[in-house]
Amino acid sequence: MMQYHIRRPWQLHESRHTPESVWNNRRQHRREFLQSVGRSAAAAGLAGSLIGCREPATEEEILSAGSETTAPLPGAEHFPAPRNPMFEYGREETSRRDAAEYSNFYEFTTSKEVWRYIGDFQPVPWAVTVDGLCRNPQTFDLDDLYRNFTLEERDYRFRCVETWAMCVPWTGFTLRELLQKVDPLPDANYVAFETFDRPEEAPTRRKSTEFPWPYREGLSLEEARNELTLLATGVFGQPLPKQHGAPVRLVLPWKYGFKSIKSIVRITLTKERPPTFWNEAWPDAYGFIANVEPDIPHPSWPQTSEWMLGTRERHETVRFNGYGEFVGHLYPA
Ligand SMILES: Nc1nc2c(c(=O)[nH]1)N[C@H]1C(S)=C(S)[C@@H](COP(=O)(O)O)O[C@H]1N2
Ligand SMILES: [Mo]
Repeated sequence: MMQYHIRRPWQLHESRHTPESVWNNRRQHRREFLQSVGRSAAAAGLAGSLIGCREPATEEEILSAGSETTAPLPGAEHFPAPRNPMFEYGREETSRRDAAEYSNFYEFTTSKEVWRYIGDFQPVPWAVTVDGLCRNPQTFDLDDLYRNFTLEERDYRFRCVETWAMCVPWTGFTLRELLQKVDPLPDANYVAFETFDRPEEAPTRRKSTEFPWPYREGLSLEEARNELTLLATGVFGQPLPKQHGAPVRLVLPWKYGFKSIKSIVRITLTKERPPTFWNEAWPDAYGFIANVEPDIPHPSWPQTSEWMLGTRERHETVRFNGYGEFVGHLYPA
């Protein structure tokens, strides 16, 4: 019998992935070109339309993208939260702009310029339902999330499986604190997370039926209760901008970035291991555990080193992204 190998769109996308250096050079050339013609205001508009690309964005545009169509996130008075001195990057902090300009949020686009596609997304009002195997299931609105938990700021390293990395200060509270409020039952072994599912607000979610929407992730209950496991409501001392996963997302600094699910609407305690988005889409490349591990190869990117957003500085990948003292005991060899 004949074997058909069906190439899935996300595999195509990754194999066509433009090497960073090429992309950066192209961007640099475009910027220089626009600068050279931009001295004549009339020519600038013409140049933009002639070469079919947009002007380089300003920091303000990137950080406020989509805000004109949305109510501002409430809770400003809770930011910035007190810093937890236990967490340090051990390297330079990524700039706010660099972190907000380059990201992954597949509901909106498979490109990195998520901030250009988030105009219709409405993170206010919002509710997170926590249910499943617990004694006290509850739904939390934004006010509850800002007021009823101990908000703090933590400097964390963050590592995408595509090998880019960043260092940013998240504001949030531990998932452990939330789990205490709902009181898991003894047969709960896992925690499942689900993102919003509103095609009318998210272009790729609307158009690309080949993905297993909605985006879902999961942890073992032990991982969920780990000191590092953060539910973030802010970054850089302010409520999360849309592209970072407004209004609430997970942050797991010892795992690849795809585990840190954005814009969460449901958290469910389960007995069995829950299905997850990337693991379902491409199981050979995306495991359930997905800890940062230089020695476990990935079919698309060598995992032995990483590069920092903004500076492009390279570092060797460290097991558990350097957080072994917090999580090493969870994964006996
Ligand atoms: N809902 C949802 N969450 C998501 C993603 C996504 O596509 N959808 N991408 C993940 C990936 S691959 C990464 S690397 C991080 C990026 O987070 P950042 O944009 O804050 O850097 O978000 C993760 N969370
Ligand atoms: Mo990622």
